[in-house]
Amino acid sequence: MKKIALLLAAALALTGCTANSQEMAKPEIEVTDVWIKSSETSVTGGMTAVFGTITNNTDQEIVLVGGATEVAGVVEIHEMAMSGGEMVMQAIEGGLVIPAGESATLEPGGNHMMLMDLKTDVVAGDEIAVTFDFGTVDLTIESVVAKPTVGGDEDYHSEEGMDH
Ligand SMILES: [Cu+2]
Repeated sequence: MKKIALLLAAALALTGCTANSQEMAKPEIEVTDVWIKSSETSVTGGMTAVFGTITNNTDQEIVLVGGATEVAGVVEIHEMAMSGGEMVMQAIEGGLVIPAGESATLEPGGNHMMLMDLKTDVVAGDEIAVTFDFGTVDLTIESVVAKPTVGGDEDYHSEEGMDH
């Protein structure tokens, strides 16, 4: 989590207040570089994740509390955390907070939108609509492309780690 805090601090340093006020038509919340992972686990009944960058152009904190997509029965916002000397993923309590003017990155090995109980296979090249739920606001990206992780070494096989 320390690393993420540092990344957010860096993003903040890059976005000056003056730059924001000069851009008239900037959307309040931007979700960019979105993709969904295809892998041997992204099959019917399996799981995968959505990644991308969320930028909060408002002057208020926003919270990514969940999501929706027709290919998954369960969608959660996850973080990676140390537990018993191992990195495990777990739901972020209360959602992912993105302070005013800052960005948050969902990326392999870090925070991600978890898709579980898949209703269909997710194959590389598929285009899937994904909704980001910010509580009072929903933002839907219509065609999120599925692709394999490039050089990724995530391990989603240890489902026992998710038991509480
Ligand atoms: Cu997860």
